[in-house]
Amino acid sequence: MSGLDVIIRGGTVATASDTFQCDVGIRGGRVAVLGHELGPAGNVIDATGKLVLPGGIDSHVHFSQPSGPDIVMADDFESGTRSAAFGGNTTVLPFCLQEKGSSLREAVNRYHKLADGNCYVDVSFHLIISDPTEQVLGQELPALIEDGYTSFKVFMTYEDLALSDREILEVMSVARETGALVMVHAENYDAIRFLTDRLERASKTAPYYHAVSRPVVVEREATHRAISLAELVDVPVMIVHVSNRESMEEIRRAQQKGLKVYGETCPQYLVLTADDLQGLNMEGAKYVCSPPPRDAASQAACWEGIQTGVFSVFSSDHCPFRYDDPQGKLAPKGRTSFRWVPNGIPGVATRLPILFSEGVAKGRIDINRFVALTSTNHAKTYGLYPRKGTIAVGADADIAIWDPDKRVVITHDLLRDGSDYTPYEGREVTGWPIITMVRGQVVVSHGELLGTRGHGSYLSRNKSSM
Ligand code: DUC
Ligand code: ZN
Ligand code: ZN
Repeated sequence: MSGLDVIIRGGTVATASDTFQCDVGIRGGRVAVLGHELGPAGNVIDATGKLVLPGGIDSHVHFSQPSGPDIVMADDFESGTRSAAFGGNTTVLPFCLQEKGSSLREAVNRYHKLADGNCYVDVSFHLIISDPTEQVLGQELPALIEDGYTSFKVFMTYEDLALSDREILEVMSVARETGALVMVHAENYDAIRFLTDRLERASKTAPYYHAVSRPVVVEREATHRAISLAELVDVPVMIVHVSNRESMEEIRRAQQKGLKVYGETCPQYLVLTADDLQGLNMEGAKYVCSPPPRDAASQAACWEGIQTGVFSVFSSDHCPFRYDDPQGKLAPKGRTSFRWVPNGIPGVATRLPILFSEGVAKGRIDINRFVALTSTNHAKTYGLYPRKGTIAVGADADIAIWDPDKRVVITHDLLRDGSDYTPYEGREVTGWPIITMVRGQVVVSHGELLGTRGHGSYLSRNKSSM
């Protein structure tokens, strides 16, 4: 076979279902051939002793999201997609937020302007519905779904975001009619407000009390309610960022009943605990995210959910705020109470190394489940498969080449994001993505940025094929 642009030679290719030795021939940004002795090519990459995997797809990241007065998210599309590439990702799905009182279509147009020409990896948008007016439900949302924005998130908590049960049912009904996928942030808003007020009255305002204000029962109750509402309307639902056993078991029970209920968990629920929020002074703010990290038993439950398939996707929930910054974690109001510390932690570049190291290298999961959890199932769930999420003839040549034995001590400077810290500073991992390629173009090689800003394209999506 001649006329190939790139050959990845001598590596072990792994997909969600198979592991095999073969070379990968790439032409025009797509996989053209899998085999041996593929002849010459413009660029031959030696992958001997390395793993050749579908590039990571991170279906839960936040870039440039409006986050309240005087708070600024640390990553825009340029820094966020750059960091994603350094972490072995080739596609990310950030959220386009409809602000209350605004049109959804306008939010989408604004978000495109931020993304266009600025991305290093491919992107597609989920929507966040915060104001389900008649206009949104009857016209804007169905039209946007038709245009390829085939998934959206609803919140059961947060001022200006939380929807009532009635509103969630209305939004789910649109998904039922159109085939879109609903993602749910499941925490009980009233319960959190009640607990937060009580903690503040007792002067318990340090970052650690963020975790106390959002106990497992708050998440479990909302998870059960979200599943019940979805059952009522007969619509598939994805419960995002699940942190604990009780919520995981709610999802498992629903799956065993035959409901189309999917689950997502994240690195922070595998390797962090609420104790990390106990840092001296305000250091605990670096770990404030929702739901909060919990305890060792919850970590074990999340592993069980991963190993048994209750969780089909593993995402970062990258939601970055700078720490030492008045527009970030140390915002003036944030110093007065955990209530005002922006929720979210960076993680788009560390998601894959953490799961590889803790999962594959330690024998908890095999490489095929790793690929399913980090790439293939994201593509299937969110309508990008088989163009994305696998290594197969005709698929986009979105590939991460991994050194499975490379030991790396995570430090913030390796991650190339817009934040000023990583919650995983000093953690040693085994296994690291050494080359990230998006549609045949090498974006990152051995810690060096080779890609061009703007190579990353926007992806219109089909309906879910899960
Ligand atoms: N929910 C998210 O999905 N991301 C970060 C913060 C939050 O509450
Ligand atoms: Zn959320
Ligand atoms: Zn999120």
